[in-house]
Amino acid sequence: MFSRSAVAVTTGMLALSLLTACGSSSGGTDAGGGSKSDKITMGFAQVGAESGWRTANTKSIQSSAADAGITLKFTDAQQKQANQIQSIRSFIQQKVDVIAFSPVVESGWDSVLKEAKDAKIPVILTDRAVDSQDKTLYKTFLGSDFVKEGTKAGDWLVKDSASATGDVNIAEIQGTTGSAPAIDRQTGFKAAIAANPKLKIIASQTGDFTRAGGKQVMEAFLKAHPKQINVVFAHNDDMALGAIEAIEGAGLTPGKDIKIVSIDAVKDGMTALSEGKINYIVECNPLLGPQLMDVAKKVVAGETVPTRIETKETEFDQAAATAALPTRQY
Ligand code: GZL
Repeated sequence: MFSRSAVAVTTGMLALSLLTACGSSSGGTDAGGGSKSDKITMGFAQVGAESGWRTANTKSIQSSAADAGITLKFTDAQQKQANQIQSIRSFIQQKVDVIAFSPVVESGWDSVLKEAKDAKIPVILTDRAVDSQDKTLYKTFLGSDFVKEGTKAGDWLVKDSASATGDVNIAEIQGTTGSAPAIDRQTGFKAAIAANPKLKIIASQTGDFTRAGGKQVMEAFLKAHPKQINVVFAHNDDMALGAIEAIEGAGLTPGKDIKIVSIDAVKDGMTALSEGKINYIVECNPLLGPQLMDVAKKVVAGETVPTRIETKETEFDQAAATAALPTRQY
């Protein structure tokens, strides 16, 4: 039989251990008086799974969150803005600590970003930017400079066409309509090729960053402009690979009868480049995960972070692609 004092001590210890177990971390308490864990919860609204680049980007974000000890709520919007907006609203309701997303298109984000701001949940843009005038709606934009990428592609074509005597007719396969990469890559490319008036864009259409889209658009270009297309400028490798299928289907040799310059430098694109089916690729680095998690921790801790964090990346010709392939991470 336990003495009265022994029972009192045991009850007290039990209560203390229950409290500690519930608390399970050194954090304070949330507004509801419950115990708040120090573990950060991030809501991430991804564009979709449209390309090899996106697959690599998603893997980088998911593995980096695990490495950083960040709880990740991840959604795939299947390239639909309405789905991304719905995800962001759901993250707000779940009271996540930080929201990150890659806006599928540039416009139409102000109201949902204002809701996040009113809920005091910081937002980080990754990969693609928004055209909101109110820069207080997000803490930073982490991603590539797409105008620079388009310029690099155009600069290569100007050099490669320097000895051309007649016109060089270009077919442009654009990325997703209204997306920052499609808008900015076209801007950079057009400005760069203005240096050589013989370089003429005779066709331009969106392939929505997918391989199937690239093939479909290239088949239509070849029908509309038989034997007139000298070069394809594809806004990403997946559409360039689709264009290769269409060019071969028309009995032509990609990389020779029709040259191809592309952007991303994913493994399949780099393989085509090393085989001479693509002539030049400008890299767009998808491995944003580690930087995203670092900046998220700073943002949640209330630290000031740079409003723009530009991704480092390079460009490849056939020799460089062949050398890089064996150790390529994506
Ligand atoms: C660029 C990224 C683009 C890639 C495509 O940062 O948003 O979207 O170039 C991807 O491959 O679909």
